[in-house]
Amino acid sequence: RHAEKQIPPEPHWGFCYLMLHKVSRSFALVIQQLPVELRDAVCIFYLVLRALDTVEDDTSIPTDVKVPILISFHQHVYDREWHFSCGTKEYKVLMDQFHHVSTAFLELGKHYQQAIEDITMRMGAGMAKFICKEVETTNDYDEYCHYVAGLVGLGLSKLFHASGKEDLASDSLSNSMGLFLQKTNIIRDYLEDINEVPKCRMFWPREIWSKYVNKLEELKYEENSVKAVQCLNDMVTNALSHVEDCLTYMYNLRDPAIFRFCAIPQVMAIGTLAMCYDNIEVFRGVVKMRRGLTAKVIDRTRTMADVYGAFFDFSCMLKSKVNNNDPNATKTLKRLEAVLKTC
Ligand code: PS7
Ligand code: MN
Ligand code: MN
Ligand code: MN
Ligand code: MN
Ligand code: MN
Repeated sequence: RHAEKQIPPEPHWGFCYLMLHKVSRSFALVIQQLPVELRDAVCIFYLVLRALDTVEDDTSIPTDVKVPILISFHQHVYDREWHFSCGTKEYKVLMDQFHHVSTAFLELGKHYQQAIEDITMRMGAGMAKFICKEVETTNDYDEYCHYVAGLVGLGLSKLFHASGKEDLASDSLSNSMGLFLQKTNIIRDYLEDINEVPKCRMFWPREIWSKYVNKLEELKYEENSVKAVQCLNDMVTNALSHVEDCLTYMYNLRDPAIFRFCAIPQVMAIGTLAMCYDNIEVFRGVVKMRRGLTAKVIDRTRTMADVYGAFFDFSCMLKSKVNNNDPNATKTLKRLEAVLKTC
């Protein structure tokens, strides 16, 4: 549309691409490179879900206000008048100017609109469920991650199929693509989430952390650093269980731009896990891949051979950090060996 016509983009599309860049520089970069029709759909998909997540994340909204908004969010995208002010900084701008997103949404093809609506509805309902419920078991953990990220994998696979560029991948492999990213985010964001005001957020499952401490927040106290790192390594080992599915999903992709779009975040995730493993800094501040390494990943992730190479290197780096005294060392090494063999 605006890209085809090569005229100044209409204000709502200009806003959407500018906003995408502001809220996620790395996703903006890979989304820009998608085939044109798919690019607009994925941009709006991203912003709609980012807005939904801004509602979920704002701990100053009372539960009885928040839950109905999460549940009906999928209907509001059809209403150009609707908006709900919350969040801070660039997220607040996104929420206040949401009419630009709904206006652009209404210009997408019907198939794209329906796919986005369906995922938004299911994600909103899942988020609402977990506003009132804690993540107890590893099953709960997989269920929560399915709602906030696995569904994104399912939805993206549907959009790729609708564009005619890819065959429809299995839901289970698509789900694993989201779970691997989300679990990495939850591991890395331990401190940010637990320090959230006015209310803390906890996504690490009790079934895992209760083996090490009596309360999740105890992991951040210096006297518990040995237990904290053991628990962290347990969480990383749990996340590694999705790697083989992710590699299979990526192996089956055909379109080079879609491949890069899918693969770059996955390579960043395994890189982030390798940095987090056995690293007490996760409980002290933010552990992030260095700018130069991120640039290298974006520049050098083009083919499946590149992906295997990166997963091989990061798995080796992780393996070199495994200490035989760690309670899960055997399990971690077993999962890493399986990854190394696949690469
Ligand atoms: C490629 C088959 C539509 C591209 C990409 C916005 C990031 C924000 O960031 O802790 O710490 O605030 O609140 C599968 C992305 C899963 C989702 C989930 C890959 C939409 C995205 C809204 C599937 C991304 C995983 C909340 C929910 O956690 O995050 C393929 C596109 C992908 C958005 C992510 C994030 C969830 C999230 P933060 P939170
Ligand atoms: Mn227009
Ligand atoms: Mn969030
Ligand atoms: Mn969230
Ligand atoms: Mn997070
Ligand atoms: Mn975060």
